[in-house]
Amino acid sequence: MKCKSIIVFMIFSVQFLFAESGYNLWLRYDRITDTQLRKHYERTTKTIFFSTNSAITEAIKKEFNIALNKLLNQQAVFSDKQEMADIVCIVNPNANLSSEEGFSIQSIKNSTQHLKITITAKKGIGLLYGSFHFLRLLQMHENIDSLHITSTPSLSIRILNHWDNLNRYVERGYAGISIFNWHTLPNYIDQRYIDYARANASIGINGTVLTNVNASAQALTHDYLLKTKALADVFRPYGIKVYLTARFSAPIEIGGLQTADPLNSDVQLWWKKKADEIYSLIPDFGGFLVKANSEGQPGPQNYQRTHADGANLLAEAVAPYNGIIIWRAFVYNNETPEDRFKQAYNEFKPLDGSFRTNVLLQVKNGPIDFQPREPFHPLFGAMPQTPVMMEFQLTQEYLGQATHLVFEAPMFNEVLNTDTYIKGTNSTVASIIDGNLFQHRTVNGMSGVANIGNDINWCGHPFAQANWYAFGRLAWNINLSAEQVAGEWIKQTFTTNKQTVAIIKNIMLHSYEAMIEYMTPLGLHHIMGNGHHYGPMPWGNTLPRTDWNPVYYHKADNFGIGFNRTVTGSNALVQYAPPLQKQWSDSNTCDEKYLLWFHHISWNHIMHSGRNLWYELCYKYNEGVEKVKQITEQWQLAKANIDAERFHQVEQLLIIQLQEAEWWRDACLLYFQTFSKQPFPINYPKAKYSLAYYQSLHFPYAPGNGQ
Ligand code: BDP
Repeated sequence: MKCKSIIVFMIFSVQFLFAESGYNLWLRYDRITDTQLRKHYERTTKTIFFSTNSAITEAIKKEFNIALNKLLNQQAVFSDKQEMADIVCIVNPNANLSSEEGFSIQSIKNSTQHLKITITAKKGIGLLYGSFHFLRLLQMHENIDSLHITSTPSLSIRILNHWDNLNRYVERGYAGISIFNWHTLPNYIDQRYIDYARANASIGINGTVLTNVNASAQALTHDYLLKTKALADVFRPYGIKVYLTARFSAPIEIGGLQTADPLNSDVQLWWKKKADEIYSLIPDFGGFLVKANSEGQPGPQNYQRTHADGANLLAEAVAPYNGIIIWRAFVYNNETPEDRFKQAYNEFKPLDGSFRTNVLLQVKNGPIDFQPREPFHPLFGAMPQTPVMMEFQLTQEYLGQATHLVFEAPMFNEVLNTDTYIKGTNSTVASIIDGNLFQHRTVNGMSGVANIGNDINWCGHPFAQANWYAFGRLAWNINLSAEQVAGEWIKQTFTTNKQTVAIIKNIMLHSYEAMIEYMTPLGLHHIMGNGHHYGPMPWGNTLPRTDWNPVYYHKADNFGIGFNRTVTGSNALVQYAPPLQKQWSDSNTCDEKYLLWFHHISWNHIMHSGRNLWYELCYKYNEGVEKVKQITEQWQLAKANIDAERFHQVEQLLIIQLQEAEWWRDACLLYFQTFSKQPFPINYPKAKYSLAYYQSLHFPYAPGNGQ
């Protein structure tokens, strides 16, 4: 009896111990229960040989230890005899690979049919990526008997942008406070820093900007640089370089100068000395990310200089150390009574060719601001002489934040695969980013605004981790499909059970379109509550700036709805190549998903479905809600193969998402109906509340009105 209760207790505590918090991300290395497969893997991973020794190979060894222990309950044994080893890791500077970060993995059977895995790279870093790739295959229960893999990254800079402030408040962060604890650095190294580096390395991320683009000069003071150095030391064995944001006025704020004018020689000297100081502490410091003359940030225009003057000032300072400057193109201000859509292009295009070679221009995927769906930013393709980087936002500022399940990879694919036609067909956004179209092959990149915080599961929503994962994988291989990425992530994060993988994949792949439909269908944009950007507020506000008011973006009136950006309107379309101008400037040939981005359309306009615009809008909003309902139901089917803890978290969040999808639909349609003056379709679900109710609610935080 006593014995039985001890066993029960043990089972209970084991279950308790192994409750899944989500902390392990996609590096769970779940024990393989299929005996045959496990035995085969065991035989193939018994001993591991490394041709070199370095901090990186030590990191790889640690990872093999963690992984083999968990997957197979097997201790990794490192042998110095190459012939005897099952896994052979070779650094060969002459290996036939086009990148120092690339790797090859080959499985060869010897005369006794014994399987040997060889991972080859030009440098240790390639071995690290190759090893993580191999471990991913084990986690996914793949056949490893005939591997002939060669992999090199599509982009050289694959970097996270943390919008983290030094006081640990994360701008647009929805998963707790910053993981970087500036108070206890440099003396205290949180295990999280190491796990963060492992997670990033496992998906090929090789850089991280530690600080917010709305920057504090304090981060550049000596005390803080020592803290950054401590992080750089932790990240280095994982191939991750640190970067900081540079506040343009730092020479005044912490340097005691009277000016930050980029053409002033004292200012130039100050930045040079600052760079010397940084590189003496962190020899592989990546460089600076800069937001200048945007949303109140200081910049070169304060001194009547250009963005190029500003970028080149910093580029000059870091050039001796091979550092780079990532200059952001996200600029807008309403003093220019122009369409906000056009401002970045207008400011930057004339500067093409005037940036130093170690400057990259970082452009958000769309022209406004991380909306659920945007046409690609017209700067992609407009600056052939400048390497242009992509900036995606992983933290779902306008996409339901950490409450809504939204898998962003379909959006990444959509943007990257769009043809800009800038040099004829096949001038995709991807081919501009990866340097193929304009021959920027040495330095090119992609940034992801991080969705990471100190929540136990890092990202808040258990599925938000998938956006971090997808970003890394796509930055490594720009051609991966959302479906491939989802499949990999699910198998490593939840289960390899085929049926369940299929169910979850289906959920993920439909989640993006569902969110667009219940928030901003047919090209609506920026109709979220002000400030927090969460729930619906199409009725607008009384703020002084026109472009802070949602009505500026949808322009609904008794005739119709949408922003006329054709030649009879703001003519933003002129910023695209002629074939796109032509296609998108005709409301009959414009993709309906972008219709209200470019046209002010009559409520009675007949859509491809045969419905008029008003009914199509009703249909889309309703479809969005229906899709969330389906997702909620499908999630229940996944229950059997998912740990109770994460299953329940998602289940609860989906209930909120469904309520909020209905909220979006009802609030928006009731409001737009005041203009269309047309009835709701018959059988259409009745709105829960009146428009006055939705308008009267003032939430300090979420869903609507954020004033
Ligand atoms: C907007 C955010 C704001 C950021 C800004 C940026 O609302 O918090 O500072 O983008 O990208 O989306 O600089």
